[in-house]
Amino acid sequence: MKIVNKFKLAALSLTAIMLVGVGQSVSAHTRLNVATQTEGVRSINHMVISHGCNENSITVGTSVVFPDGVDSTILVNGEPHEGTVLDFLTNYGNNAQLILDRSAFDLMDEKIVDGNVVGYWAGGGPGMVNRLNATTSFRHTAARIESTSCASSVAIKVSVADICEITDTASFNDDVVRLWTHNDLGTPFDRVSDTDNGPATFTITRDLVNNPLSEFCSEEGDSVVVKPSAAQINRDMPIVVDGQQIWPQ
Ligand SMILES: [Cu+2]
Repeated sequence: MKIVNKFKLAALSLTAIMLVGVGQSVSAHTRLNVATQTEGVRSINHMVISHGCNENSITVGTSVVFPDGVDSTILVNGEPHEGTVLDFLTNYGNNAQLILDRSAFDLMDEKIVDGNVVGYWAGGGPGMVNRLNATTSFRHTAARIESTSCASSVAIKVSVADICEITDTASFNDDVVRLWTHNDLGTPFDRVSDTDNGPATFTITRDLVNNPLSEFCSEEGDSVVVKPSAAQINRDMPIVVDGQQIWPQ
């Protein structure tokens, strides 16, 4: 093969690789690097921001909320559950610690309510250009599934807002903020979407060897989902620094 043809071939395959890359970034949202974890394992996880708001955007901050388990909605096999998250997880409530990391954002802190970390935010500094990825990282405690329950998995719905421009909620659109939130809570932070595909899900699976399902449970066990309340999202999604709300505004 002539050397010039080799170059053409190389250029072609490079184009193909780049097209694949573009396809991936369109479908990838802000998600946890490790989305599923067996109970009893403590680990460091990363929330991966895989794109900004548009081609020219700089993501200047991010706000993350975990369901607090106080007034959260609990679904068991899709049906509302009367009790609390503690019926299924033995130690839920203060399960994450933000890890200091200034690679993308200079400022960051946990959101603490009644002594529990219910979320965190990061912002300021260089931010993230659209073509790159940025992560915020946190350590989570070893979750334990309540042995008397029939839960085989518990999915925690984590809400995220990736901010490209600081605006008030009335000015929210895809060019200023990307909302990885529920679409049906009725808050100003709701994702505009036909399906409830916004939140990043962290699923804790039962250790069936050390914590087997009782004979009274169905063979596959129950799938539990934990969603935040609208009141919690309204309270915990804003970024407040030294008593002053800096986003939205
Ligand atoms: Cu996306």
